[in-house]
Amino acid sequence: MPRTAKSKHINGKFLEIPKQFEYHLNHTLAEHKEHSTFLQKFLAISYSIRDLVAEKWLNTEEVILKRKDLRIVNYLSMEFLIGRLLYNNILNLQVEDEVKELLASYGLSLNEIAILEEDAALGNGGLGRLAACFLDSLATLGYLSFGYTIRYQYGLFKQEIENGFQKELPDDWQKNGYPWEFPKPEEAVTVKFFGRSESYIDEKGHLKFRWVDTYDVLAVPYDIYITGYNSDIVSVLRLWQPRAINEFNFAEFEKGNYEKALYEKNLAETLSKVLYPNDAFFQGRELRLKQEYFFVSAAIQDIIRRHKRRFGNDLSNLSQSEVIQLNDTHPTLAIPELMRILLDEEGYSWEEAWEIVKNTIAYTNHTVMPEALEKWEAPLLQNMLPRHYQIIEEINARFLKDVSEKFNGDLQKIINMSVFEEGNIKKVRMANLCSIASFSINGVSELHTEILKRTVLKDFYEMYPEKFNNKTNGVTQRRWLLECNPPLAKLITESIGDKWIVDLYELRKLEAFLDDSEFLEKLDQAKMWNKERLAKYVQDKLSVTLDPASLFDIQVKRIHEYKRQLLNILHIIHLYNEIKEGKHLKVPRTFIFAGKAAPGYRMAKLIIKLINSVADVVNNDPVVSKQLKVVFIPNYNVSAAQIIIPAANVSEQISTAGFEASGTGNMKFMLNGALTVGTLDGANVEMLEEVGAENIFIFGLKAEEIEEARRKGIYNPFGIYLENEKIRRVLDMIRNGYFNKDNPELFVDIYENLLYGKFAPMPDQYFVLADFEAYEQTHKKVEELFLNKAEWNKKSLLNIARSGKFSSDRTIEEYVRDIWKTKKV
Ligand code: 4GP
Repeated sequence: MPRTAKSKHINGKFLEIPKQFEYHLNHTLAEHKEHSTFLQKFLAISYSIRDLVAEKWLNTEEVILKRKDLRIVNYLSMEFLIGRLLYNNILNLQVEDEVKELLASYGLSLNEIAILEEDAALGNGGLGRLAACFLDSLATLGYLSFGYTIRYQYGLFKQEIENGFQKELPDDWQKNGYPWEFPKPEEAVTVKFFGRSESYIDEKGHLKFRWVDTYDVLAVPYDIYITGYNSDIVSVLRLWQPRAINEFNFAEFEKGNYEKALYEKNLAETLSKVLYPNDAFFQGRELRLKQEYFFVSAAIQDIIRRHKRRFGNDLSNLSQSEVIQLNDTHPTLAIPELMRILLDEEGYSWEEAWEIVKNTIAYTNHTVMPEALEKWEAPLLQNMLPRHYQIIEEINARFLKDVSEKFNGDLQKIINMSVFEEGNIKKVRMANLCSIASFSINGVSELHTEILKRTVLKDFYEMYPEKFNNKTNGVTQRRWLLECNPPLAKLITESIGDKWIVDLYELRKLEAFLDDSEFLEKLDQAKMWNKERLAKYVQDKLSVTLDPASLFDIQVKRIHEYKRQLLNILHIIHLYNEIKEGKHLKVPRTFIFAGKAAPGYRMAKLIIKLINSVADVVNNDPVVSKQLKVVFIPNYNVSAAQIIIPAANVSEQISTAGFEASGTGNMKFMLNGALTVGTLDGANVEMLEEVGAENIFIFGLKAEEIEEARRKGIYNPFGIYLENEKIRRVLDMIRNGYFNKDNPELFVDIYENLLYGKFAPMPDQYFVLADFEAYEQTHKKVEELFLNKAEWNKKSLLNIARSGKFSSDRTIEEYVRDIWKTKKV
């Protein structure tokens, strides 16, 4: 592979990384190369790579202005979990050898420099990481795209584990300077809040509205360019930073009123302090809504400005030049905001404006969890965004007329489909607004899309069947194989060439090696390398020693009851009991967990504590710890995932069927050769289709069975508890404080929630006990298979070979084909 010469020639310029590196050390950082620190070298090398990235942006901008036939994809998302960029950019620009050589001349390895980069704290979970994979694929495939979000100062939070409990700290990711962003203060826009909507008659005698007496904030863009593999264009991730219009009150300061002098600044900047502020009280909800409107308004203004730059002031053709994908309901206000601008500022009629909006906006749903389907108190929205509220009312009134016509006045349909939910406090249902205004509605796996059609969005499906389509998620193989798993990537490239980097279906060719024992041995060695790397990471972070020869069984993801980390830990307690009784596990096993719990989610935090308490008992038992280890790795993020996932033998994807929209971690594990223990949920269903039943461990109740049991109220976990001795024992230990002798009541709530539904609408609402027996049996099969190394490796290879479908390149091509209808540069 020609790794150097080409990438240094960009836009006719010749950029030599060693020269740029010295330049940045001396002139950007004003440091001598002899006394510069590691961090300074990290920054200097990042700036040198950034120079190449900036050239790609210059090229992209030219394309945007010249190629008017290309529709631009705008991805509006509350989160983008982009992970570290240094090594990613180096791989995409194909300058790895050159950088390594340069760093070697300082006695440094690329790895020890790359880990100095903080992960950008711009996300939370799957939805945010998916958005990041999409920008990578869009750039790689050559589609013009902009991602829009907020420049959060402290992100979600940094997780520490203290005495087994999660502790949340601000994630100050920019504290050492972040080398990848470009501030563009001249492109700032104004975002308004509050005030009132005023009517007037315009010169043509038409009734018009304007939004007046507003509180205004500046939105300043900071751009991060996301490179694609071997691509000449970049995706732009535009982060909006709030800024007060009058940051500093000079007069107040002169009087010694220092706090007052900075009042406006603090007020504006509160907007971007954290992602998902606590919404348990009014102020938190108000802040969330403000955040949503803030970035959406800035994005819409930006999109319109770009359209005008390319096509002049006529916006009637906006939908041909731009498409806006709403990543879940958080950016829903894009709908009334675009309407408002078209109506009040650009002078279009309602019909014209609506036509533009509904041809430009598309909606992706990422969850059926009722608590995640956003509903805002109407008075809150009306007060903050009076003109938008009025527009939403008008959209709804017109829509309900259509509903009434279509369904012959069916009152229930009108109640279900209205944007407004009547009640003590009237609510605005964002998913309904999205479904009304979008030309496309998609779920993120086949099963999830079917569930949307038959439950959550059933009425909308009846009304607009043509809007619905499925887009099964995917992950980028550049980060989730090439970057995170060097020995496996190398083995694959040596065996079938490197086309898989841009066409993951190429991995099918690996099936030729299924009976090649030498190849399987190498595959095994690659896995071992990753397990040793993870064991070292755990040793350094937690001072727990892992045996890389043991079976690494991993569950990493947000902590949530429906994801059922509880099922996993209950089973581990059962294994502990068996060993205590004198049984021997057939193979020594290491169970690894990681993930954050929402700060206000008490049960999830208790589950973290339970995992850590069990880990304490297990790991400190001289007999048990020889066969069983349990670790909880703190502060799960993209960088941690890149070390953890390649080391898995087993991937735990055990959500209650019907609740995990897709999952993307499941795909990353498969791509890295783990065998999945999973329920028939989300994309697991499609993984089963691809890999075949013999090569994946599927267990548990199916989505329809769970739906039915819930509907009929026939599930009786207490009966299971009485009948199943293993379960009873495990639960009684939790109940009686076995794992927490100094505070024996601590886990009673978990017990009572499972058996009596103490904090839930029903006992064991996620069917943990119902699936326990099947889960245990499945784990016995896992153990058995792991004894047979050759068989195991073969299945592992098959998982890799058949993971082609799960590339985000495939997902993006489907979005382009069915929704975005754009072309490659
Ligand atoms: C997640 C879903 O829970 C996950 O199944 C899916 O893979 C991911 O979106 C991407 O589509 N949802 C969220 C969320 O992260 O905040 O709703």
